[in-house]
Amino acid sequence: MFGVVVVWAVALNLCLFPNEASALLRRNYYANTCPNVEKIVRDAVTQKFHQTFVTVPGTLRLFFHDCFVQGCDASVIIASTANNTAEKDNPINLSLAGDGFDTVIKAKAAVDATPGCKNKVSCADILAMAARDVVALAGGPSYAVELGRLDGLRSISSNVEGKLPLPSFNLDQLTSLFASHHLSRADMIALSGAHTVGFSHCNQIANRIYNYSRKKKVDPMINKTYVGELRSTCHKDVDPRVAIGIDPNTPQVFDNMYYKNLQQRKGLFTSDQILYTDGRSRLLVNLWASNSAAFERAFVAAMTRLGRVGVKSGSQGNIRRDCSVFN
Ligand code: HEM
Ligand SMILES: *[C@@H]1O[C@H](CO)[C@@H](O)[C@H](O)[C@H]1NC(C)=O
Ligand SMILES: *[C@@H]1O[C@H](CO)[C@@H](O)[C@H](O)[C@H]1NC(C)=O
Ligand SMILES: *[C@@H]1O[C@H](CO)[C@@H](O)[C@H](O)[C@H]1NC(C)=O
Ligand SMILES: CC(=O)N[C@H]1CO[C@H](CO)[C@@H](O)[C@@H]1O
Repeated sequence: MFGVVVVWAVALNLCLFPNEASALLRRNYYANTCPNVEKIVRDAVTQKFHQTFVTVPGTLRLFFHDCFVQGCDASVIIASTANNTAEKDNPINLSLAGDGFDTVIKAKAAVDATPGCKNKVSCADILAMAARDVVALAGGPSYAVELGRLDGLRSISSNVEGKLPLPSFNLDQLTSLFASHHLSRADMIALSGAHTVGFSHCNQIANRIYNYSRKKKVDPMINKTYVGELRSTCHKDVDPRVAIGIDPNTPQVFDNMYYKNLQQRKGLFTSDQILYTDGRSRLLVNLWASNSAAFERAFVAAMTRLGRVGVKSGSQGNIRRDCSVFN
């Protein structure tokens, strides 16, 4: 009988926590070592937010890229050195906004300036808290963040290959990439809602509006009016430095407008619009377009699961003194 219970408990544990280290995460991880850490980080992020809105999309996307490449371990923040090209300098990542990195560096400085907290809080946890805080600052939901991640010991540019979704992905490609991190299709659709804020460079979408295929210049999934708006910012001989807001309606609010845009065929990337075009994901798009509370609940749950991906513990990591340099 006891054996059965143990087996059942282990099986349940494996299924709730497919990644073992993520089972170690908990809400009040720093209660004894740095009890005010959440307020310290929030204040630093708020200060940065008042300087520039780019803090919001920059930090949110940084968290996503960190978690998908080698787990949520702040490896994305490591700077390249003479001997090592780090994750952040992989071409797919070059477009990460500097303000996201700066947010974490500033929050880390604020934590370390607090008596008792110096070198007690990981950069990975600071990034997880900051990602939560920017969503709330932009009008989105707030939530309790699980903490206890260690900072990773490696950051290698070539590790990025194949780990991040491309804007050209279809539903099956998106679903299987997220599934490889124990995230469901619903999680993927909810997390894509992060594209309610931020910018994209024109080169990411130029083919959709100028050179879609041999037969068609324009992607038939795009709203005709929207094509005109996109072309007025993203000219044909596209300057890769020019950027365009991903949500054309409320670019500075974390809301459910993303899903309403998809209903109007105003998703910027193929990977956005496909969520409405493909019947297997359209029901959730329609639900979250009409029910922002339901979207917020799904987003919070999905961010929490994203934050458990590839968490490091024990000898797999440490607490970095400087988030951009290994100890
Ligand atoms: C589902 C697959 C996804 C794809 C294919 C994708 C792709 C992209 C691309 C191509 C850009 C524009 C980059 C540029 O040119 O500057 C972008 C921006 C962005 N992405 Fe995603 N993304 C995905 C999911 C996510 C997720 C899960 C999050 C966060 C939870 C996220 C957050 C952001 C944010 C906030 C921006 C704006 C960045 C800025 O303004 O600096 N994305 N994404
Ligand atoms: C990088 O190279 C320098 C000089 O060649 C060397 O001193 C240093 O230990 C190397 N660092 C790593 C992490 O390999
Ligand atoms: C347009 O797309 C075709 C493939 O559909 C490609 O062969 C061609 O090089 C592209 N032209 C430009 C200017 O990007
Ligand atoms: C395209 O956008 C316009 C508003 O800009 C909207 O009225 C129209 O319904 C949209 N078309 C489609 C097919 O969704
Ligand atoms: C997804 C993404 O950002 N891809 C870009 C990576 O960088 C190269 C050029 O450096 C672009 O061609 C890709 O579109």
